[in-house]
Amino acid sequence: MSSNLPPLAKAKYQEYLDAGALEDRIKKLEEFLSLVPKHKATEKIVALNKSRLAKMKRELENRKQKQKITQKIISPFSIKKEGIQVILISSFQTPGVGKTSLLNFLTGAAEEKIGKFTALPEIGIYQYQKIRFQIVDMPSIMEGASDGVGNGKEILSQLRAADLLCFCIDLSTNFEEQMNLLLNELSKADIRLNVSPPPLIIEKTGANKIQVLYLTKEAKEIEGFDVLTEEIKEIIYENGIRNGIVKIYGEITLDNVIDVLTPSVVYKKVILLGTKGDLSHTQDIFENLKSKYSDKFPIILGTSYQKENFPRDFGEIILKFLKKIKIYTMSGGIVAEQPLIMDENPTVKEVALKIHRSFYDSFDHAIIIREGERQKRKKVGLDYILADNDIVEIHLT
Ligand SMILES: Nc1nc2c(ncn2[C@@H]2O[C@H](COP(=O)(O)OP(=O)(O)O)[C@@H](O)[C@H]2O)c(=O)[nH]1
Ligand SMILES: [Mg+2]
Repeated sequence: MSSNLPPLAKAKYQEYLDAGALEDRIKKLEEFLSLVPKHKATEKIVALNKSRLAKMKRELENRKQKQKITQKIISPFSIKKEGIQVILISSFQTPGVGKTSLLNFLTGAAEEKIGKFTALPEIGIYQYQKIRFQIVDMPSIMEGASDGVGNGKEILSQLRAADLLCFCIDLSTNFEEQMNLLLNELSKADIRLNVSPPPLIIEKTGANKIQVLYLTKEAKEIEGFDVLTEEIKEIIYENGIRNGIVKIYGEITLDNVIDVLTPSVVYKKVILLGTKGDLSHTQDIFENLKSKYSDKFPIILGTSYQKENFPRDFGEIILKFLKKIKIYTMSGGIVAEQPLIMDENPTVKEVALKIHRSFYDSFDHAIIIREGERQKRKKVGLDYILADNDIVEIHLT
């Protein structure tokens, strides 16, 4: 144990070492980590013990899972997806932020639930240009949700499956408390927000050693990477991997390595919705919210249940943020009203496969109509890359 730790932290570490039951060990190690000041000199200790913690938590979860298997109850918080699933969440500490009002505004599904406490999710469909978004108004998140408080496990498990999360932040009251609770609980539940998975792959191999490879220019430019290499090896070893290759393709941190070693980590996109933007004093608070969080949250919207204060192109904003585009199919000269929703830059082949396998098997050529293009109808093959709002007619052999 390093000597530059505060005495309290050291004592806690000893308690962790002495603890017997897995639950106690987890608790002590968590307390230890909260006592360690975060700076360069403690980085390694923190990372190493975070990784131990993650491992113990996995083990605990596995044990619980095994106990549960015989019970097999379907959770009322588990919601089958229909269209693009968008979940509204808020902090329990701040009741009445306006989630149900937003659900009702978007979908008309919850008029009589506004202003009332709802213990179960409410669901509605918001349609934007014939595209269906399933809006879920989740019961709010309590402190300790990640440990199961207030159906936290069930709620968080549905958040992990969502296409998009919206933090609903009441602009008429302190936003820091609301943000901190949500950020803290989601982080503890291994939900990473608005970041991509780290550029890092860990492969198990036959060779009896751990190798760390820096494979791109960015990776090679990581400051002090010889130290990092040793730390990575240690953490990987700690996780029971004795032989493997770590391939690094960009800038990474030790925490990223732990995330890759932690199967429960998921990456989710989040939009911040400042609610009740019609109230007169909320404008300054909204500006503060933006200046504080805009680096981590590229989309922060002021909203209200009043039409004039709600972004009219909400559906478009969501699609852009999720990097989804709309492709309109055409058949016999008639363009379908409902677009296909595809990941950015799809090929004609991907679109054909999405419609039906037979459109790919018997594909001859496709006709593309693109707004603003000089050539009105363009004949293309399977590899052609499509853009948002393209109209596609597939011709079969
Ligand atoms: N002025 C104003 N009041 C709102 C707005 N949204 C919700 N409220 C009020 O805030 C209270 C709580 O709203 P509700 O939607 O039930 O919040 P929830 O508990 O987060 O679902 C109700 O009295 C609403 O009328 C809004 O945009 N503007
Ligand atoms: Mg509600």
